[in-house]
Amino acid sequence: MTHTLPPPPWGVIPSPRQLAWHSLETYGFIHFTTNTFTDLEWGYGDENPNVFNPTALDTRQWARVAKEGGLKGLILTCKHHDGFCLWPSRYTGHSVVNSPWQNGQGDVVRELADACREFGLKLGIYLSPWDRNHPQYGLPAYVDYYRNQLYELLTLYGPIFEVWHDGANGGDGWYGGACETRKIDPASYYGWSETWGLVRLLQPDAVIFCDAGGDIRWVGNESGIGSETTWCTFNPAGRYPGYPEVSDLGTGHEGGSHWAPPETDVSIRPGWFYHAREDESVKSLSQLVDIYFKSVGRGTSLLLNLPPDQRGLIHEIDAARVRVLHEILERTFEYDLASAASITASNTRGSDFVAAHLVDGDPETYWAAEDGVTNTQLLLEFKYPIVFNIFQAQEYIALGQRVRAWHLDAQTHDGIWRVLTEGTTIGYKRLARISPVTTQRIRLSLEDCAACPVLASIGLFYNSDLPAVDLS
Ligand code: FUL
Repeated sequence: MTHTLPPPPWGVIPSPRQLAWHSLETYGFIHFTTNTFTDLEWGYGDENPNVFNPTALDTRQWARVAKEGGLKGLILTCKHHDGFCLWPSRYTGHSVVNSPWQNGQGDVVRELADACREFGLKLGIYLSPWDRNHPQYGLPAYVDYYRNQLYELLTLYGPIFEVWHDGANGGDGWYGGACETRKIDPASYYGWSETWGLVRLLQPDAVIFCDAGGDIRWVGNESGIGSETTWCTFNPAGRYPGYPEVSDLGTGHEGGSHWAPPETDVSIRPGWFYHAREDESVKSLSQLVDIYFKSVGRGTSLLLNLPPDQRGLIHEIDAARVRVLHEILERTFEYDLASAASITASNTRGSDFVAAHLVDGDPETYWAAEDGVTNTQLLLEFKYPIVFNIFQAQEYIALGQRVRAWHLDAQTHDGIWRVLTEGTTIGYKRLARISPVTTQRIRLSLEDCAACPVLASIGLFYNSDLPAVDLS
């Protein structure tokens, strides 16, 4: 086989910061503010800062729980819609400075940044554009305030991996005592391109989440479910800045003009903030496993919310749940049966891109077909029969997303090939759960790819104890 050039990129491709973000796969959300103490989901903005009084706040516990849960980072609501700031911003008194917690000397963002560093986690910030406390919300002066606060968060706390600009915008609020409804035009009011310029300047490695654009898009629901078909590419045409249609946020657009992959945000509880009444409604292990397979397994990242309680601790139930979830997933993906396969492809680009790269455990090596070849089959053969019930595949997305349809077949002991499962896109990662099958020959068919397929890995796993899920 001869040496050949790598395939040219297909369509738009991810930036280095987006590629780094894809590989995180799962990270956590921390919703914590006065709402935790007033038992609300959306504070009106008139909360007295003295309600914020956690009795045992311990960000190291948050970081430990995240680490034990396999999360790679934590995004903190530094300011939610009520406007209360978890750090001593020099631009407002509506913050921890006027709370009894640590006699007004505390800084939750600082404590979390320290804990994340200690536990090897990344730190992200959520700064709500909508501010129901600020008297000037709706005027240009508020946009300066927002940028000033962003400047503080991006310069005082070390590296930030993700900046979360929430999409809830305007409505009724306290607004310095005006107690009225303020509507803004989200497309023009915030001047997003300038604000994002600040992020790029101060934290060039941070990805931006924003309804109006940015590096990653919302998956379109808050139940933890990615779309069966997930294109990382997206056509914002006619919509950015502004509100995208929710209906195609999940699927994205094949051949779209921007690389803007979906992030699946979901809370471990019904609400985003802690409410004692929801202690019995923490998502079950089988729900969480299902969410994992339908978010990470559909090529999105999973942003799992773990809200601290009034003590300032992640509740024991949530902490145990996320730890056991991680143990289950670790056990599940511990041994890749595909590593024992001898693998051949119906078409290969050249000796540098052979199918053996699909099972070498190295995400940087890949198999590629020749230019113009858009239908291919990969055959995995085993010396001894294997039993598996999970299929995994990854495209080498640094060169774009190409696969439109695939199916997985196995030859059973009677010599007959049977379809085990099939799907549409693969993207960064595709996981499929199937009934356990015993076989020595497995075939993956890629059909009608947008360009010659380029895959980084194929995996086969077996865990008979995975909690049952709705396989729909
Ligand atoms: C939404 C907010 O309104 C919720 O309170 C929460 O922060 C969620 C993650 O985003 O838009």
